[in-house]
Amino acid sequence: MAESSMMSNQGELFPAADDPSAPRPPESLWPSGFELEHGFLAQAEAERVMEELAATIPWERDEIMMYGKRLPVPRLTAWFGDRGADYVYSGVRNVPRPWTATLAGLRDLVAARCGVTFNSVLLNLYRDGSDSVAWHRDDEPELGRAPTIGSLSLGATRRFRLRNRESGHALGWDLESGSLLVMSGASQGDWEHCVSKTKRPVGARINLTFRQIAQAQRPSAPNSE
Ligand SMILES: O=C(O)CCC(=O)C(=O)O
Repeated sequence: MAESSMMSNQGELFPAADDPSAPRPPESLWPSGFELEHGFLAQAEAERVMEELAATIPWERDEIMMYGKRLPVPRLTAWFGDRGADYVYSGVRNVPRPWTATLAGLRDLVAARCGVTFNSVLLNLYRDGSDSVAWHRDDEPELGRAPTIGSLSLGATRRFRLRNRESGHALGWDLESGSLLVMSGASQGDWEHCVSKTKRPVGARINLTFRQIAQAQRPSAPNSE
């Protein structure tokens, strides 16, 4: 996610609790560039993968620069991918860990559904309602113009909010375990997205965003365990 976008929304680095009365339009009204597939993974499979990832991923607490200080982000993350698919975020170079068999399998499933290839995946773990991600766009130069991003949801249902950059029009959808949200086309150009904190009791939620990172210097090389 873009540091500039994070910095331009400093007041919302840790967004306010979500508003249950915010509009939840039917899926037929999702804006162009957003597509949701319920039950992309069967429930039993989604539960199994959630348990495995929660227990085995080496989760880290990233930091970003704000007001001249390094502050921890309010969630845990992990980055996996091909060798060389480095991701520079807030001045920090994230070097991907090698694909695990489970993540590589999910990558191939999601890539086949999206009709593109992915060389990396960012995992977010929202431990409870006090974890969140601020308003931002996934618009880093290394993602290219109009990237396709496959976002797989596991665990408790997560409120995913969108805000139009021009009109400020805001929308929200509940992403349940096993669903796949595909963001493409104008999704990152026209819209910002976030997951707010919530005071409602919620369990752990994991989100995997599969991405294709352009590698300036060296071609992608398989990076497997
Ligand atoms: O949990 C989500 O759906 C949001 C994740 C996200 O925005 C990101 O990883 O860039």
